[in-house]
Amino acid sequence: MSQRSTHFTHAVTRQPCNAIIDGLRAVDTGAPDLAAFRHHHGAYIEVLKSTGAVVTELPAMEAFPDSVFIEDAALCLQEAAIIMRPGAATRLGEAAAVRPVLESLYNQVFVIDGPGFIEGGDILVTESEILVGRSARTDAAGVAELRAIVEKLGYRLREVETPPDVLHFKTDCSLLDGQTILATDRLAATGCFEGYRVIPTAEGEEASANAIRFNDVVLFAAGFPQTEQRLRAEGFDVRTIGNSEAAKLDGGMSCLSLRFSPADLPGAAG
Ligand code: CIR
Repeated sequence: MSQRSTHFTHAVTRQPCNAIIDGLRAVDTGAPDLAAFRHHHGAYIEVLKSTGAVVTELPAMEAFPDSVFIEDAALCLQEAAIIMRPGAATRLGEAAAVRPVLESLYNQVFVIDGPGFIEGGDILVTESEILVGRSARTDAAGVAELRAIVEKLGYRLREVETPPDVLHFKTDCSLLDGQTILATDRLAATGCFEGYRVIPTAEGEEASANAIRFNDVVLFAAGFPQTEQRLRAEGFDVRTIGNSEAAKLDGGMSCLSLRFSPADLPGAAG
């Protein structure tokens, strides 16, 4: 059985910048501590590397306070990378910055040109489909432009709704294996995961829903013991990572990397 949605040879991350204190946030709970952020980020990268993946660590970009949340700038599939068009005005330039990096890792790179908007945090790729949640950052035109690209690549795209006041679709869910999703009750209640097995986050631990399955491990935000225990009881190899600083900017595990296994590396024979 394919594991293309959970197993990856590559990841790309971007170092947090000093300007991160100006990062976007729905509610101001104080400035993130850069030293602590760097510490958490380093631990995150170590876990990715421990699975054998090649991790490309990009330098900090001071012009873009939220650029550590690199997932929003691109969608990486096996056959191609697609450069997103972030709906947050201060983040638009992050997409152009990631393009040359992905062009060096993929033979095919597509670009969402607009006028619509779409961010990677609203996209959940499973074994059978690509789920895209419309949100304050991702609109119908952005989804339509992505749909045209991925359908040509042979993927099925299903448009769903992100609950109100939730930043991204994946703020509230993660893929744990080919048929299992960790999700908040408020998102699962929309019915978008019919046909999947859903493990609910524990009450009061909704902020733990944004995890990532990366090869044989699950990277999971520290501080959510009941949900963590649920995952361990299901046999997942859970690695907890400090997320207190990213959380001040509404970030979690998925936002901090692009994860992929390019089918044909540029320059590869054949
Ligand atoms: C933002 O509001 O865009 C950033 N402060 C957080 C982005 C988090 N990204 C994600 O969930 N994929």
